[in-house]
Amino acid sequence: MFSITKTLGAIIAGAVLAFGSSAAIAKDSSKPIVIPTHNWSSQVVMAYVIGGIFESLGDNVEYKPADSQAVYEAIRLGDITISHEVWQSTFGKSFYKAMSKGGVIDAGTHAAATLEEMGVPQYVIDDNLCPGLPNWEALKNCKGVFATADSGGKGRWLEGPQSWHGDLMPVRVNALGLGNDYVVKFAGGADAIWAELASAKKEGRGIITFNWTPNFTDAEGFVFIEFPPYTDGCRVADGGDGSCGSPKGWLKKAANYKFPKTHPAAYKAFSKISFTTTQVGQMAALVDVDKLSHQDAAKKWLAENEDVWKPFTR
Ligand code: TMO
Repeated sequence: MFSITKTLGAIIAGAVLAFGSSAAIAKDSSKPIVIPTHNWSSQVVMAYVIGGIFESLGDNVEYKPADSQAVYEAIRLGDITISHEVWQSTFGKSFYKAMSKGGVIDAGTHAAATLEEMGVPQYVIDDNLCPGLPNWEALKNCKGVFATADSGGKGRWLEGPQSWHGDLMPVRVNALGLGNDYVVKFAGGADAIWAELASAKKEGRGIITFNWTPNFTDAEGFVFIEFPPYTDGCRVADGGDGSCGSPKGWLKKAANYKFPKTHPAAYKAFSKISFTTTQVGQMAALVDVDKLSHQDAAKKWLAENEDVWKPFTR
């Protein structure tokens, strides 16, 4: 009896050893994991945060500036390995299109829910600059409140860079019957939106801008306008007339389909990574409020949040 137990024990120990050693053999490739950087702060900081997590596992990483729509095709072709901020409203279509062609996988969803929408700073509501907001129909009666030097007497919608949504907002303005009263202007970059928000606040003037959550503006108060609800198919690209708002959406992660095989440890960590609204907002604030570089922001975030990210690596 004793010897049988001993034999069983030896077999089990042998199996554990064999399993352990085979797991150790499946090491991550030394080829760099290519992480894209885009043109808004949380995305760039999170690129360095995730790169730092991969480096803590012994992986090599490389950062590549990329167009935020074209990136999904680049991931499919293997030129870029991952995308860590797939925002449903803006990138869902490009993500699923690349996925349906084969070569892109869904690597899971962050805890943070998202909204990418036009809105106004909190004081516009508090000071009642446009009575009836945040209901969109209130806009019909206050174009003058949102007029600027370059808007020809119409109210201005300050949209993000055109690379994000193409003509989605000009189409929406017209579809809602607001075309005679409002004009869409594209910001050159996210920084131009923050600069305009800051100067409008200083002057106590009305302003409508594209913005999103999670973002650093969550902490100071930003109110999203309530448009007719988003439905599948309401946008022109999906067969609708475009007279709808943005979806209350998800924030996903994407990867090239080979990533789990070439870098099993990094992929395992990547699939577990899930950031909250607060954490994504912090990453943006370190740059847009505290004015750190993206790299320094990531270093600081990693140093202060080991309890958050270390469990992703185990
Ligand atoms: C993709 N974005 C967060 C800028 O809306």
